[in-house]
Amino acid sequence: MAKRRLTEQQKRQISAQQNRIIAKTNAEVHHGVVIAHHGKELIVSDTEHQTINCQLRQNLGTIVCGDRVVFEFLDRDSVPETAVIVALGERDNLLQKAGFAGKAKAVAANIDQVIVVCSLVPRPNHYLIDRYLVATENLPARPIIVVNKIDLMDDKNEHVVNDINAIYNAIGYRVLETSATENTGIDELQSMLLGSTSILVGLSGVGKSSIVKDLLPDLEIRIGEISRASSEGKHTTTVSTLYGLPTGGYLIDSPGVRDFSPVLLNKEQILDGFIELKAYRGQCKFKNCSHVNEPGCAITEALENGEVSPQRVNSFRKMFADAGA
Ligand SMILES: Nc1nc2c(ncn2[C@@H]2O[C@H](COP(=O)(O)OP(=O)(O)OP(=O)(O)O)[C@@H](O)[C@H]2O)c(=O)[nH]1
Ligand SMILES: [Mg+2]
Ligand SMILES: [Zn+2]
Repeated sequence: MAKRRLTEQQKRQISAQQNRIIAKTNAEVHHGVVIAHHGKELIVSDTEHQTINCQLRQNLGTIVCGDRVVFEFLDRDSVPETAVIVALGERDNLLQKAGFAGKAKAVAANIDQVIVVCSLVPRPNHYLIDRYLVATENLPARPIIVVNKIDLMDDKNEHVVNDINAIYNAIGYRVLETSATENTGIDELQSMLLGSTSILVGLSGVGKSSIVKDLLPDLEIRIGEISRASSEGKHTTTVSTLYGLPTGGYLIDSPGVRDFSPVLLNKEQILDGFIELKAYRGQCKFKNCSHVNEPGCAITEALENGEVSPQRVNSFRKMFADAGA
């Protein structure tokens, strides 16, 4: 079927229709949360934590990991049972990344915390960390920074960890040091996941899936259950997957990024996302200040006075220059 844009009225009708379905209390309708999306099939966990493979109806738009959905069984006698998603619950928020040609691509929904994972190998990229932090502040959700592979720390790379701590602690972010291979710092991370839905994001290879494995010792079984997409035998994560933690809370493992795609936010949102820089809003001499080399720029002055970190201002200027009006 050819893709077509829905009018606002059609969107309202669909949403009203979905709300009626959600309100149904009969036994035919079940509620669940999407734990993974493989091609045309969605894996849903119901209120009893049973996993059900669901098909998708066409008019519901994009459905992602973390979405709350309503589904019905088509045939309970077939093995496995077949079910269809009939409604998408309202979203608290939607984490998106820039996909092909800068178009927004939904990653996961209903996120309370974004765990920005970096490591000693590969080295942290401050611009990428800041991009995630800005996206998180705008969701809104709580960011946590994790520096993984701390077991690889030596005299030569110690400054990498110290820098991250210095820059981000100074502006109020929590930085955790972990080693997934040596199980260091994982308990502390676990205690921060209680009662929330969190997502691990970051460069490919920093150890996001390894952290999930530490938290879920029986993950081998879980991977077997849900990750048909990795049949090539790759260890790299290819689809976002939500895991229920035995201690409470949900954790989403997401595929690592490899490149730096365009910025999705506008200039106001970018300034909002730099929590220590937004205090300078409206204080520049020129209203349309680009915060680079204009005279009387409050952010440049703050930088010169040592009030803000050069790395952060660098990231801000880059993102601000790339952003839409
Ligand atoms: N030394 C050390 N190696 C680690 C640690 N955590 C993960 N690794 C290794 O790093 C490599 C990548 O780990 P993954 O967990 O697959 O990384 P990922 O972030 O999930 O990668 P993507 O799925 O591609 O995004 C593996 O070889 C892990 O064994 C750690 O704490 N210390
Ligand atoms: Mg992974
Ligand atoms: Zn300025």
